[in-house]
Amino acid sequence: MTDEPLPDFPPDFRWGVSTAAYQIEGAAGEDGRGPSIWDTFSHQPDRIGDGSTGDVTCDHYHRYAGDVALMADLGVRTYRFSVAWPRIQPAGQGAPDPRGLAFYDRLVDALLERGIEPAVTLFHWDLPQPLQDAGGWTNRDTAARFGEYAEIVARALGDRVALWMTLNEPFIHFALGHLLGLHAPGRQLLDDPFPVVHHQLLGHGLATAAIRRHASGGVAIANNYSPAWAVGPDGTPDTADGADRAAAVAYDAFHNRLFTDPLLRGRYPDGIDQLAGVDPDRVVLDGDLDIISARLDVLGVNYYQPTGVRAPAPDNPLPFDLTALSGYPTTAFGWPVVPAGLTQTLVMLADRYGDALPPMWITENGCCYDDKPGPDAVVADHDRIAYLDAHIRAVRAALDAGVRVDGYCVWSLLDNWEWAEGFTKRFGLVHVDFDTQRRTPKASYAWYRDLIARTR
Ligand code: GBH
Repeated sequence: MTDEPLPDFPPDFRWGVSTAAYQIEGAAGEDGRGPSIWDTFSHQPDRIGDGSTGDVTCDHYHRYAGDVALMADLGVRTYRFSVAWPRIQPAGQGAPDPRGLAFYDRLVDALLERGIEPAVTLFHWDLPQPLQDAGGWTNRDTAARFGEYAEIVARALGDRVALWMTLNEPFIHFALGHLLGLHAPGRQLLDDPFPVVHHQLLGHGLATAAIRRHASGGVAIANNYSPAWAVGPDGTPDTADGADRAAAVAYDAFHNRLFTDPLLRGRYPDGIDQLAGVDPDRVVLDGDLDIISARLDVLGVNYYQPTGVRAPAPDNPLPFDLTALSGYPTTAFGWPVVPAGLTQTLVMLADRYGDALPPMWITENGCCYDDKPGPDAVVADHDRIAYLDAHIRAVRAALDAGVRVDGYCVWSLLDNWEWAEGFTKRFGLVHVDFDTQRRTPKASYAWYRDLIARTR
């Protein structure tokens, strides 16, 4: 880690932290909350690495006041959290449950009392199970249901929310949930995956219109981006050949453009027909792309790492193979630590979309390490401090290159339930003991608090 002082950021830059409902709330059956696809998935055998579920996780539903106090002491300007759709509409449609809305009402007011701006994600992957039973995102009706749900939440909280994110990482929900089967709903729709792409984007567009009608905050989406690096047999760019570079171009379109070109250019990237079984004309109806490409106020960027891409092996139906990048330190997830990839991502988006690109926020960036409280309950997570320091400098480098970035949110405030990895991956600035629910701010919490205090 460099000793150079951290560079200045604009005075109104949004420093924040991010979480998601299913990963922190617990209270799974409480106050009328219906089952989501993640309840179903986590209760199936052999889906989650450590056999755990999100039934309780951080018990944030009952402990939100203490968690808001932790954020207030941290000094963040913004808190990005998600609303659990099955708390608002247990069946995925129909009249809202007032108890579910009341929870988010209390949370938003508690944040505002401490001077923290609420930034709401409407869908962080916890689809109401009854909608999945009707086909989930393969069914065009789900997009309409999502628009109705967005309207309910926008009416209830629309006077107090600073920024609305419709979807979190629709690419990951598509690829891990509907192609690889590693996330809920655990499907492998290899022959006909495209409707899940398009219906999520259509849902985004319908939700955008509902938010515009009923709320005063800005509209955004939180997409994940990963620069596609062509690499050769040794896992470095040095040995990549032309076929590897062509594979990286294909992966870039698949990962970085599939959910962004329709928003900012009003069309799908060329080469989309390489997605097996795609018949866009059957799925994309007249007018859809106008709905999808409605104006955005902010593009949310979730960044973790670049992806190593090679030419596909002969038996691979896809136009690329993914491979580990060598030569970088890795987090406890095995993901390479490449801060320059964040600058590259931001510059790439600015170059690619030009005037069509709204201001960006980093809506997630962070890392997991095997953090344990040591003597005196100190969690000395110096690897996380080094990761965050380097990535925040990488954001500054993008600003210096003329790219507009207005905010940065650490993933995550709390150690939480990391999807298919259960409780084995800790991303928090605050350590959570999942037996006692004891919260222990880590060294990175104090470091981030000082950073925020210095830069504003
Ligand atoms: C986000 O997804 C989610 O929004 C959030 O809920 C989650 O807790 C958080 O990140 C941490 O995982 O093996 O090197 O190719 C992150 C999406 C997809 C990013 C897989 C890393 C693989 C890296 N991730 N990707 S690599």
